[in-house]
Amino acid sequence: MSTVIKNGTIVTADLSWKADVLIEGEKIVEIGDNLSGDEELDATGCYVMPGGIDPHTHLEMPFMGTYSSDDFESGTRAALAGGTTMVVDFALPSPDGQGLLDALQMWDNKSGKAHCDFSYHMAITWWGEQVFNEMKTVVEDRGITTFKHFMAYKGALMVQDDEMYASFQRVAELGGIALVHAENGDVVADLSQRLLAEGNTGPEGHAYSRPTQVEGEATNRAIMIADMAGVPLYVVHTSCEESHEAIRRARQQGKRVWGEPLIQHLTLDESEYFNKDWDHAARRVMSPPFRNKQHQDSLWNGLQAGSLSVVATDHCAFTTEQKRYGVGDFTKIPNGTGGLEDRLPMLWTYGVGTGRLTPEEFVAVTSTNIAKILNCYPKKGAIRVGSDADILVWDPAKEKTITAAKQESAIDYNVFEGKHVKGLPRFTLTRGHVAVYDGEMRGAEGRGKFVKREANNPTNKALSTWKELTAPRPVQRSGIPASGV
Ligand code: DUC
Ligand code: ZN
Ligand code: ZN
Ligand code: ZN
Repeated sequence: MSTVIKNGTIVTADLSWKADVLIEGEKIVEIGDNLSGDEELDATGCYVMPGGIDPHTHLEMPFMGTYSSDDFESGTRAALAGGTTMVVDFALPSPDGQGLLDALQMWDNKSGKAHCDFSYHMAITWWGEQVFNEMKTVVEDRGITTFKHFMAYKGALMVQDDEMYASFQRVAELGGIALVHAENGDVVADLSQRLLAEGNTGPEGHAYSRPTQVEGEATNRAIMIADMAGVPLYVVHTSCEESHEAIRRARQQGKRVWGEPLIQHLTLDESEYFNKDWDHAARRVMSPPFRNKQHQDSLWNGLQAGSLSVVATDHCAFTTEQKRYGVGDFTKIPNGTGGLEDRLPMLWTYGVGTGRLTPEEFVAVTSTNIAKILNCYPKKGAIRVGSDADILVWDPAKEKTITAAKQESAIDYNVFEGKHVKGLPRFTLTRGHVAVYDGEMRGAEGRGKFVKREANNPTNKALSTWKELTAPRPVQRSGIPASGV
């Protein structure tokens, strides 16, 4: 069975041109003029782009005494509705000593319901010989090459610097990439206790407890430790200038460091936490919190300049009922917001619609860049002969007002409620299957497949400036360097 997408303008990360796209089964087989197939999709007036890739989701994740409410079924359905055709979720071993392979088994049990393709990152939530050993299996047998480290969530997911340094070295050896949630967890814990003691128990306390300095400090620290370990570093949810500045500097120094702003941080600001309605504010509690306009400008500038590479969501959705676990104590509000369905329409409206991004840059930061970073390009992130037919036919004239009443996500509100967007999917194809047909969902529960990824050659992407400065040097007495050094 073949499908042809006719009369559209193909947009890739580097150029745009008018052509038809022919799909046989799950793959793109031809790009050219006047193609025909069994089924025709009319893309007149539309852009034909690689489907979105969201490299940062938490589906059905055990967290803060509950589970995030979108699972692989509703989460990937929401993804497709918004033009995203692949998600990368975090397999999270319990920090009380659960093995990495056991955690992967848990994630495999959940992900069978996925409507679109997916991959995992592996979280390192504790450190020991078992973790060290299993990391090799995770990379070589399971095709998972990205390892996330939480520098926050003290007493729970947080790892110490010695553990992070050891893990980074192991990731370097295996040709992987280290990921960090960069916030100084010790400072956050102390500020939180102080705020609570002073009677600041509401959701705004969450924002006060996580100033931009905690993110800037941790980002700088992670970059330096990654450099000493010789590992490439991907900084998730970069939300502020301090963190962006550290990433920018590292990149100018030739280090392999990438930053990932979220659509929420680009378009929503800290005033949300001062809303008089407790539910309104609590629904927007996530880490890092929303920032002020100057920080938002910094993130947009970074996308334009190329110092920030990817726009994601950190989709981690909790219902209002779950958010209310934190009434009287903001530290108990489950951290997380949704965004999977709205990332592309919001970025198009506020990025391309305002002239900040070109359509090609939009494709780069929503799909192609991350496919390259994660080593699944050009299977994903490309409109090319041989690529998976994960295709988004994007109608720049189609408009709507975002509302929870019409979303696919399983929660009862939407942080973008009331935002007007212009630019929406006409068709979304997941490996050749038309999952969104002129706005109508034709889901495919269980059709999603795991995407295996190859490790990098460790000397290829791990550009460390530090190793050259610390070549072996003569030692005169035990442990004491020769004089003159
Ligand atoms: N931040 C969130 O807001 N939720 C999930 C985990 C995280 O780091
Ligand atoms: Zn995080
Ligand atoms: Zn996250
Ligand atoms: Zn089908």
